[in-house]
Amino acid sequence: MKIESIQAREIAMRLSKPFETSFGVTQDRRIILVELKTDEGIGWGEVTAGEGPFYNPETTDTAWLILRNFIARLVVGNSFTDAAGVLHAMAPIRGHEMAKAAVENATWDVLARHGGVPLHSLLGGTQREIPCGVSLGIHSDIPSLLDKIGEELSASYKRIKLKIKPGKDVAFVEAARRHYPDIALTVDANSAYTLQDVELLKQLDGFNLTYIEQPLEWNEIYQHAALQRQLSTAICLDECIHGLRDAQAAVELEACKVINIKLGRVSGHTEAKRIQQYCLEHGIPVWCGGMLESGVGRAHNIAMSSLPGFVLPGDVSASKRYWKDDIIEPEVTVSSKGTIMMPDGPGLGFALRHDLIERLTVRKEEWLPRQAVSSYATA
Ligand code: OSB
Ligand code: MG
Repeated sequence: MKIESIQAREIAMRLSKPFETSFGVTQDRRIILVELKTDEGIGWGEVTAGEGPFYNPETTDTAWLILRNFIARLVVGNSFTDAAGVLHAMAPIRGHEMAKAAVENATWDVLARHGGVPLHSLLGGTQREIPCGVSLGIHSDIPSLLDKIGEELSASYKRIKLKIKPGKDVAFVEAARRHYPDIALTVDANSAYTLQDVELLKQLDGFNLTYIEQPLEWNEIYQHAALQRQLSTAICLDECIHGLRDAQAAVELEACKVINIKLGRVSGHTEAKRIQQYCLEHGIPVWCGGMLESGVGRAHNIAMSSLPGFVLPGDVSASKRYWKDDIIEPEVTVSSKGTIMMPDGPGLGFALRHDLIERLTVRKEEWLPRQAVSSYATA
Protein backbone atom coordinates (compact mmCIF):
# COMPACT_ATOMS: atom_id res chain seq x y z
CA MET A 1 0.00 0.00 0.00
CA LYS A 2 1.41 3.35 -1.03
CA ILE A 3 0.33 6.43 0.93
CA GLU A 4 -0.39 9.16 -1.60
CA SER A 5 -1.48 11.92 0.77
CA ILE A 6 -2.83 12.78 4.18
CA GLN A 7 -5.74 15.13 4.32
CA ALA A 8 -6.30 16.65 7.75
CA ARG A 9 -9.21 18.80 8.77
CA GLU A 10 -10.19 20.40 12.03
CA ILE A 11 -13.87 20.25 12.84
CA ALA A 12 -15.68 22.22 15.52
CA MET A 13 -18.23 20.22 17.50
CA ARG A 14 -20.16 21.32 20.58
CA LEU A 15 -20.96 18.71 23.22
CA SER A 16 -24.64 18.66 24.19
CA LYS A 17 -23.53 19.36 27.77
CA PRO A 18 -20.27 20.58 29.31
CA PHE A 19 -18.10 17.77 30.68
CA GLU A 20 -16.09 18.46 33.84
CA THR A 21 -13.02 16.51 34.92
CA SER A 22 -10.45 17.26 37.62
CA PHE A 23 -8.42 19.13 34.97
CA GLY A 24 -11.16 21.34 33.54
CA VAL A 25 -14.45 21.77 31.73
CA THR A 26 -14.91 20.92 28.05
CA GLN A 27 -17.81 21.84 25.83
CA ASP A 28 -16.42 22.98 22.49
CA ARG A 29 -14.36 20.25 20.91
CA ARG A 30 -11.71 20.96 18.27
CA ILE A 31 -11.27 17.59 16.60
CA ILE A 32 -8.79 16.70 13.84
CA LEU A 33 -9.96 14.08 11.36
CA VAL A 34 -7.44 12.44 9.08
CA GLU A 35 -8.24 10.96 5.71
CA LEU A 36 -5.44 8.77 4.39
CA LYS A 37 -5.37 8.45 0.61
CA THR A 38 -3.55 5.41 -0.77
CA ASP A 39 -3.34 3.38 -3.95
CA GLU A 40 -5.57 0.83 -2.19
CA GLY A 41 -8.25 3.34 -1.24
CA ILE A 42 -8.91 5.68 1.64
CA GLY A 43 -9.25 5.37 5.40
CA TRP A 44 -10.20 7.61 8.32
CA GLY A 45 -8.75 8.32 11.75
CA GLU A 46 -9.30 10.86 14.53
CA VAL A 47 -6.85 12.71 16.76
CA THR A 48 -8.13 12.29 20.31
CA ALA A 49 -6.05 15.07 21.87
CA GLY A 50 -7.81 17.63 24.02
CA GLU A 51 -7.93 21.34 23.29
CA GLY A 52 -5.37 22.00 26.04
CA PRO A 53 -2.44 19.92 27.41
CA PHE A 54 -4.27 18.96 30.60
CA TYR A 55 -5.03 15.25 30.14
CA ASN A 56 -1.67 14.54 28.49
CA PRO A 57 0.87 16.87 26.82
CA GLU A 58 -0.81 16.83 23.39
CA THR A 59 -3.34 19.33 22.07
CA THR A 60 -5.29 19.80 18.85
CA ASP A 61 -2.71 22.34 17.71
CA THR A 62 0.38 20.30 18.58
CA ALA A 63 -1.10 17.33 16.74
CA TRP A 64 -1.72 19.45 13.63
CA LEU A 65 1.88 20.66 13.70
CA ILE A 66 3.35 17.17 14.21
CA LEU A 67 1.13 15.73 11.49
CA ARG A 68 2.07 18.42 8.98
CA ASN A 69 5.76 18.96 9.74
CA PHE A 70 6.85 15.45 10.67
CA ILE A 71 4.38 12.58 10.26
CA ALA A 72 3.34 13.52 6.71
CA ARG A 73 6.97 13.75 5.67
CA LEU A 74 7.79 10.35 7.17
CA VAL A 75 4.91 8.43 5.62
CA VAL A 76 3.52 10.20 2.54
CA GLY A 77 4.97 8.85 -0.68
CA ASN A 78 6.12 5.64 1.00
CA SER A 79 4.81 2.09 0.72
CA PHE A 80 3.88 -0.17 3.60
CA THR A 81 2.69 -3.73 3.92
CA ASP A 82 0.81 -3.18 7.17
CA ALA A 83 -0.09 -0.62 9.85
CA ALA A 84 2.79 -1.79 12.04
CA GLY A 85 5.09 -0.55 9.27
CA VAL A 86 3.47 2.89 9.39
CA LEU A 87 3.89 2.98 13.17
CA HIS A 88 7.53 1.98 12.75
CA ALA A 89 8.08 4.77 10.21
CA MET A 90 6.83 7.30 12.78
CA ALA A 91 9.13 5.92 15.52
CA PRO A 92 11.73 8.73 15.21
CA ILE A 93 9.08 11.08 16.64
CA ARG A 94 9.14 10.92 20.42
CA GLY A 95 5.74 11.01 22.10
CA HIS A 96 2.85 12.61 20.17
CA GLU A 97 1.02 9.30 20.36
CA MET A 98 -2.37 10.82 19.55
CA ALA A 99 -1.10 12.43 16.34
CA LYS A 100 0.46 9.11 15.32
CA ALA A 101 -2.66 7.12 16.21
CA ALA A 102 -4.84 9.09 13.80
CA VAL A 103 -2.67 7.98 10.88
CA GLU A 104 -2.02 4.47 12.20
CA ASN A 105 -5.74 3.87 12.76
CA ALA A 106 -6.61 5.29 9.34
CA THR A 107 -4.19 2.73 7.86
CA TRP A 108 -6.16 -0.08 9.48
CA ASP A 109 -9.36 1.37 8.01
CA VAL A 110 -7.74 1.44 4.54
CA LEU A 111 -6.68 -2.20 4.87
CA ALA A 112 -10.06 -3.36 6.16
CA ARG A 113 -11.99 -1.51 3.44
CA HIS A 114 -9.62 -2.77 0.79
CA GLY A 115 -10.02 -6.34 2.01
CA GLY A 116 -13.80 -5.93 2.21
CA VAL A 117 -13.83 -6.94 5.88
CA PRO A 118 -15.01 -5.17 9.03
CA LEU A 119 -12.18 -3.55 10.99
CA HIS A 120 -13.06 -5.58 14.10
CA SER A 121 -12.48 -8.79 12.12
CA LEU A 122 -9.16 -7.58 10.71
CA LEU A 123 -8.02 -6.68 14.23
CA GLY A 124 -8.82 -10.19 15.42
CA GLY A 125 -11.90 -9.29 17.43
CA THR A 126 -13.93 -12.15 18.88
CA GLN A 127 -16.81 -10.31 20.58
CA ARG A 128 -19.81 -9.40 18.43
CA GLU A 129 -21.41 -7.39 21.23
CA ILE A 130 -19.58 -5.26 23.78
CA PRO A 131 -20.69 -4.08 27.24
CA CYS A 132 -21.00 -0.31 27.67
CA GLY A 133 -20.46 2.00 30.59
CA VAL A 134 -20.68 5.75 31.01
CA SER A 135 -18.32 8.36 32.39
CA LEU A 136 -20.14 11.08 34.34
CA GLY A 137 -18.52 14.48 34.66
CA ILE A 138 -18.11 16.17 38.04
CA HIS A 139 -21.45 17.52 39.26
CA SER A 140 -21.92 20.64 41.36
CA ASP A 141 -24.18 18.88 43.86
CA ILE A 142 -25.09 15.37 44.98
CA PRO A 143 -28.83 15.33 44.07
CA SER A 144 -28.11 16.20 40.43
CA LEU A 145 -25.46 13.46 40.27
CA LEU A 146 -27.90 10.90 41.69
CA ASP A 147 -30.51 11.92 39.09
CA LYS A 148 -27.95 11.57 36.31
CA ILE A 149 -26.94 8.09 37.48
CA GLY A 150 -30.62 7.08 37.48
CA GLU A 151 -31.00 8.37 33.93
CA GLU A 152 -27.99 6.39 32.67
CA LEU A 153 -29.13 3.22 34.45
CA SER A 154 -32.52 3.60 32.74
CA ALA A 155 -30.63 3.78 29.45
CA SER A 156 -29.23 0.32 30.39
CA TYR A 157 -25.56 1.23 30.90
CA LYS A 158 -23.74 -1.50 32.80
CA ARG A 159 -21.20 0.55 34.72
CA ILE A 160 -21.18 4.06 36.09
CA LYS A 161 -17.89 5.92 36.38
CA LEU A 162 -17.80 9.09 38.44
CA LYS A 163 -15.20 11.75 37.81
CA ILE A 164 -13.77 12.98 41.10
CA LYS A 165 -11.42 15.71 42.32
CA PRO A 166 -10.41 16.99 45.77
CA GLY A 167 -13.55 18.34 47.46
CA LYS A 168 -15.84 16.44 45.09
CA ASP A 169 -14.97 12.90 46.07
CA VAL A 170 -15.86 10.85 49.15
CA ALA A 171 -19.25 12.44 49.87
CA PHE A 172 -20.33 12.07 46.22
CA VAL A 173 -19.20 8.47 45.97
CA GLU A 174 -20.73 7.61 49.32
CA ALA A 175 -24.10 9.03 48.25
CA ALA A 176 -23.97 7.25 44.89
CA ARG A 177 -23.23 3.92 46.57
CA ARG A 178 -25.94 4.40 49.21
CA HIS A 179 -28.60 5.14 46.57
CA TYR A 180 -27.46 2.45 44.17
CA PRO A 181 -26.08 -0.34 46.36
CA ASP A 182 -25.68 -2.98 43.64
CA ILE A 183 -24.41 -1.19 40.54
CA ALA A 184 -20.93 -1.53 39.06
CA LEU A 185 -19.37 1.75 40.17
CA THR A 186 -15.91 3.22 39.53
CA VAL A 187 -14.18 6.58 39.98
CA ASP A 188 -11.66 8.46 37.83
CA ALA A 189 -9.45 11.15 39.36
CA ASN A 190 -7.43 12.06 36.25
CA SER A 191 -4.29 12.44 38.38
CA ALA A 192 -5.78 14.88 40.89
CA TYR A 193 -4.18 13.33 44.00
CA THR A 194 -0.73 12.57 45.40
CA LEU A 195 0.53 9.95 47.82
CA GLN A 196 -0.05 12.49 50.57
CA ASP A 197 -3.77 11.91 50.04
CA VAL A 198 -3.53 8.22 50.91
CA GLU A 199 -5.87 8.47 53.91
CA LEU A 200 -8.57 10.06 51.77
CA LEU A 201 -8.06 7.51 48.99
CA LYS A 202 -8.33 4.68 51.52
CA GLN A 203 -11.83 5.87 52.38
CA LEU A 204 -12.83 4.92 48.83
CA ASP A 205 -12.15 1.29 49.79
CA GLY A 206 -15.45 1.37 51.66
CA PHE A 207 -17.64 1.68 48.56
CA ASN A 208 -17.06 -1.59 46.70
CA LEU A 209 -15.70 0.15 43.59
CA THR A 210 -14.59 -2.04 40.69
CA TYR A 211 -11.49 0.14 40.44
CA ILE A 212 -10.08 3.60 41.12
CA GLU A 213 -8.81 5.09 37.86
CA GLN A 214 -5.57 7.09 37.68
CA PRO A 215 -5.51 8.67 41.15
CA LEU A 216 -1.88 9.89 41.00
CA GLU A 217 0.32 11.83 38.59
CA TRP A 218 -0.09 11.24 34.86
CA ASN A 219 3.45 9.88 34.32
CA GLU A 220 4.07 8.19 37.67
CA ILE A 221 3.86 4.41 37.71
CA TYR A 222 6.12 3.75 40.72
CA GLN A 223 4.01 5.69 43.23
CA HIS A 224 0.86 3.96 42.02
CA ALA A 225 2.55 0.72 43.10
CA ALA A 226 3.09 2.21 46.55
CA LEU A 227 -0.56 3.27 46.65
CA GLN A 228 -1.89 -0.08 45.37
CA ARG A 229 -0.16 -1.82 48.29
CA GLN A 230 -2.25 0.32 50.66
CA LEU A 231 -5.62 -0.09 48.95
CA SER A 232 -7.89 -3.10 48.74
CA THR A 233 -9.64 -1.64 45.66
CA ALA A 234 -7.94 -2.25 42.31
CA ILE A 235 -6.17 0.68 40.69
CA CYS A 236 -6.80 1.11 36.97
CA LEU A 237 -4.17 3.07 35.07
CA ASP A 238 -5.16 5.39 32.23
CA GLU A 239 -2.81 8.40 31.71
CA CYS A 240 0.34 6.43 32.67
CA ILE A 241 0.12 3.85 29.88
CA HIS A 242 1.63 5.13 26.62
CA GLY A 243 2.57 1.77 25.18
CA LEU A 244 3.42 -1.85 25.89
CA ARG A 245 6.53 -1.01 27.94
CA ASP A 246 4.48 1.07 30.37
CA ALA A 247 1.93 -1.74 30.68
CA GLN A 248 4.72 -4.21 31.43
CA ALA A 249 6.28 -1.90 34.01
CA ALA A 250 2.92 -1.27 35.68
CA VAL A 251 2.01 -4.94 35.85
CA GLU A 252 5.45 -6.06 37.03
CA LEU A 253 5.53 -3.35 39.70
CA GLU A 254 1.93 -4.23 40.67
CA ALA A 255 0.98 -0.60 40.19
CA CYS A 256 -2.48 -1.58 38.91
CA LYS A 257 -4.80 -4.55 38.49
CA VAL A 258 -6.76 -3.18 35.54
CA ILE A 259 -5.73 -1.18 32.46
CA ASN A 260 -7.75 1.31 30.44
CA ILE A 261 -6.58 1.15 26.81
CA LYS A 262 -7.10 4.31 24.75
CA LEU A 263 -6.11 4.12 21.11
CA GLY A 264 -4.84 7.68 20.96
CA ARG A 265 -2.74 7.43 24.10
CA VAL A 266 -0.91 4.33 22.82
CA SER A 267 -0.35 5.38 19.15
CA GLY A 268 -3.17 3.33 17.65
CA HIS A 269 -4.40 -0.22 17.08
CA THR A 270 -1.03 -1.94 16.60
CA GLU A 271 0.30 -0.94 20.02
CA ALA A 272 -3.15 -1.33 21.60
CA LYS A 273 -3.17 -4.94 20.39
CA ARG A 274 0.27 -5.53 21.93
CA ILE A 275 -1.01 -4.28 25.29
CA GLN A 276 -4.24 -6.26 24.97
CA GLN A 277 -2.26 -9.45 24.24
CA TYR A 278 0.13 -8.87 27.12
CA CYS A 279 -2.71 -8.17 29.56
CA LEU A 280 -4.58 -11.27 28.38
CA GLU A 281 -1.51 -13.40 29.07
CA HIS A 282 -1.07 -11.83 32.51
CA GLY A 283 -4.69 -11.93 33.66
CA ILE A 284 -5.13 -8.15 33.65
CA PRO A 285 -8.65 -7.16 32.55
CA VAL A 286 -8.76 -4.25 30.11
CA TRP A 287 -11.43 -1.89 28.85
CA CYS A 288 -11.65 0.82 26.22
CA GLY A 289 -11.46 4.41 27.43
CA GLY A 290 -12.97 7.41 25.67
CA MET A 291 -11.84 10.93 24.84
CA LEU A 292 -15.19 12.54 23.95
CA GLU A 293 -14.66 11.35 20.38
CA SER A 294 -16.71 12.05 17.30
CA GLY A 295 -18.17 9.08 15.45
CA VAL A 296 -14.89 8.32 13.68
CA GLY A 297 -12.93 7.83 16.91
CA ARG A 298 -15.90 6.07 18.48
CA ALA A 299 -16.08 3.58 15.58
CA HIS A 300 -12.38 2.77 16.06
CA ASN A 301 -13.01 2.29 19.79
CA ILE A 302 -15.89 -0.08 19.11
CA ALA A 303 -13.75 -2.22 16.80
CA MET A 304 -10.90 -2.40 19.33
CA SER A 305 -13.31 -3.38 22.12
CA SER A 306 -14.14 -6.61 20.25
CA LEU A 307 -10.69 -8.04 21.09
CA PRO A 308 -10.29 -10.80 23.71
CA GLY A 309 -9.63 -9.47 27.20
CA PHE A 310 -11.88 -6.39 26.86
CA VAL A 311 -14.08 -7.82 29.58
CA LEU A 312 -15.00 -4.71 31.58
CA PRO A 313 -17.55 -2.22 30.21
CA GLY A 314 -15.81 0.60 28.31
CA ASP A 315 -16.46 4.32 28.13
CA VAL A 316 -17.93 3.55 24.74
CA SER A 317 -21.41 4.93 24.74
CA ALA A 318 -24.12 6.18 22.38
CA SER A 319 -23.52 9.13 20.05
CA LYS A 320 -26.52 10.94 21.47
CA ARG A 321 -24.90 11.21 24.91
CA TYR A 322 -22.41 13.61 23.32
CA TRP A 323 -23.76 15.10 20.11
CA LYS A 324 -27.03 16.33 18.67
CA ASP A 325 -25.71 15.20 15.27
CA ASP A 326 -22.84 12.75 15.06
CA ILE A 327 -20.74 12.65 11.89
CA ILE A 328 -21.36 8.97 11.15
CA GLU A 329 -24.38 7.06 9.91
CA PRO A 330 -26.01 5.27 11.56
CA GLU A 331 -25.10 6.96 14.83
CA VAL A 332 -23.85 4.68 17.61
CA THR A 333 -26.72 3.26 19.65
CA VAL A 334 -26.77 1.17 22.80
CA SER A 335 -29.16 -1.76 23.15
CA SER A 336 -31.63 -2.35 25.97
CA LYS A 337 -29.01 -4.78 27.34
CA GLY A 338 -26.43 -1.99 27.58
CA THR A 339 -24.38 -3.26 24.66
CA ILE A 340 -23.15 -2.11 21.26
CA MET A 341 -23.23 -4.56 18.32
CA MET A 342 -20.28 -4.74 15.95
CA PRO A 343 -21.19 -3.26 12.56
CA ASP A 344 -21.09 -5.62 9.57
CA GLY A 345 -19.78 -3.33 6.83
CA PRO A 346 -16.16 -3.15 5.66
CA GLY A 347 -13.69 -0.88 7.47
CA LEU A 348 -15.15 1.16 10.30
CA GLY A 349 -18.59 -0.09 9.30
CA PHE A 350 -20.23 3.32 9.57
CA ALA A 351 -20.77 5.79 6.71
CA LEU A 352 -19.35 9.29 7.03
CA ARG A 353 -21.76 12.22 6.78
CA HIS A 354 -19.60 14.16 4.34
CA ASP A 355 -21.93 17.19 4.02
CA LEU A 356 -22.06 17.62 7.79
CA ILE A 357 -18.31 17.13 8.14
CA GLU A 358 -17.74 19.81 5.49
CA ARG A 359 -20.02 22.25 7.35
CA LEU A 360 -18.18 21.64 10.62
CA THR A 361 -14.73 22.08 9.06
CA VAL A 362 -12.73 25.13 10.15
CA ARG A 363 -9.45 24.27 8.39
CA LYS A 364 -8.30 21.65 5.95
CA GLU A 365 -4.94 20.80 4.42
CA GLU A 366 -3.65 18.00 2.25
CA TRP A 367 -0.04 16.89 2.49
CA LEU A 368 1.54 15.38 -0.61
CA PRO A 369 4.93 13.68 -1.04
CA ARG A 370 7.87 15.92 -0.21
CA GLN A 371 11.64 15.62 -0.31
CA ALA A 372 13.57 13.05 1.69
CA VAL A 373 13.36 13.25 5.47
CA SER A 374 16.86 14.61 5.97
CA SER A 375 16.22 17.71 3.90
CA TYR A 376 13.39 19.01 6.05
CA ALA A 377 14.40 17.99 9.53
CA THR A 378 15.73 21.45 10.25
CA ALA A 379 13.41 23.37 7.91
O1 OSB B 1 -9.90 10.04 31.74
O2 OSB B 1 -11.22 8.76 30.73
C1 OSB B 1 -10.77 9.90 30.90
C2 OSB B 1 -12.71 12.44 28.80
C3 OSB B 1 -11.70 13.30 28.44
C4 OSB B 1 -10.43 13.07 28.91
C5 OSB B 1 -10.16 11.97 29.73
C6 OSB B 1 -11.17 11.08 30.07
C7 OSB B 1 -12.48 11.35 29.64
C8 OSB B 1 -13.63 10.54 30.01
C9 OSB B 1 -14.81 10.56 29.09
O3 OSB B 1 -13.71 9.92 31.05
C10 OSB B 1 -14.91 9.33 28.28
C11 OSB B 1 -15.92 9.46 27.18
O4 OSB B 1 -17.10 9.34 27.49
O5 OSB B 1 -15.53 9.66 26.01
MG1 MG C 1 -9.48 8.20 32.72
